[in-house]
Amino acid sequence: TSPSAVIHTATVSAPTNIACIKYWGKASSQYNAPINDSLSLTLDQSDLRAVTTASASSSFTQDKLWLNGKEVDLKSNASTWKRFRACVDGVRACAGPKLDPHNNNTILVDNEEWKSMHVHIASYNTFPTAAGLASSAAGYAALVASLVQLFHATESYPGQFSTIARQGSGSACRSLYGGFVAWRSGGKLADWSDSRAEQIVDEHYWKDIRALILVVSDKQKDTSSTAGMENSVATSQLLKYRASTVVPSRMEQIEQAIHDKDFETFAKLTMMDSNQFHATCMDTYPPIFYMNDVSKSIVSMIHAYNEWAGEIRAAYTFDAGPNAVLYTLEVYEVELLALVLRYYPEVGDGYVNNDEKRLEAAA
Ligand code: 2P0
Repeated sequence: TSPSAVIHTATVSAPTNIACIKYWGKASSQYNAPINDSLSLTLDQSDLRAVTTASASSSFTQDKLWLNGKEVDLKSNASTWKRFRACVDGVRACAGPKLDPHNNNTILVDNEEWKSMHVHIASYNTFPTAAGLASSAAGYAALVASLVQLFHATESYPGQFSTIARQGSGSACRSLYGGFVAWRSGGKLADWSDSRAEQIVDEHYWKDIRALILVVSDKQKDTSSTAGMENSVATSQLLKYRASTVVPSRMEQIEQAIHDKDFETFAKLTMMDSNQFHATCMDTYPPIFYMNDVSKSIVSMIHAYNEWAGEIRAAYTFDAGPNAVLYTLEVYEVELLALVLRYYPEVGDGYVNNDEKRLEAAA
């Protein structure tokens, strides 16, 4: 090992995605595979991204990771270590040679040499971590995408990289593609390599759809998704019914609605699926509450708005936290924003619920 060895690097960013049909519950924790299909929209035009630089060098003596500028002790947490290893080793197994285009494509690093190098990964989020804004989805998608570039990796079947991102964080597999993306639960193959993401339509297909994110709180959530869904699988009867009976037919309907650009059907299914996901959280024992009173008031506002309009112009959806994502169409964007600002006037800090800030300041 020479301290002056070359450092190979690649920097990639990946956006978060917001699920319309929710992933909740693992069929295999070993392979991180889900009990049901899910479907999301990748927010490619938004600021909700993870930016990751991956580097490899024969001068590195161990693998290292920095998140938002702070080094993470990789081995102190067994789950973090397992996720990290699955991504690095998974992509490296697909590595290809790095060629020198300025020198007759001579091989600079061959497939075997990559395996002898340690990696250094530095990643930051452009949005709050772990507040239920799918930061792990963007994070692991950016990790896998940066490693793919670094190692000049290629897939041996479509969606192979998504099976690797899935082992970082389930929802991350959907962020590798733009537009509307389905994650097929798989399970026919023993190694779950059929549990992969698949693009339904790309980001140019439904151009006038809009996502509006209402940050109700950027605090760390109380119950992590992994722990929460483990408990739901163990205790909720409703979750079993949802996975076996409700989601399969909803997936078919929503895919059709997306192909038809049928906003009302799409919006209704999205709201109903968010509601059922939170119902399964309530059905978990002990129950998990992700939505708070502000979240619930946003639900009421959207239903009142749609009722007033005489048609469905907006949909809400909530993940493992109190923040709302509203879907609407470009024609209603200003109208909806005006409504949001009327009921949740901004006081300069961009929070829909300033009570929380006031309480913090008073404490
Ligand atoms: C989703 N969520 O489909 C759902 C909706 C939260 C609610 O995917 O354990 O962070 O890393 O596979 O991907 C959150 O779960 O969980 C999630 P792991 P992940 O977006």
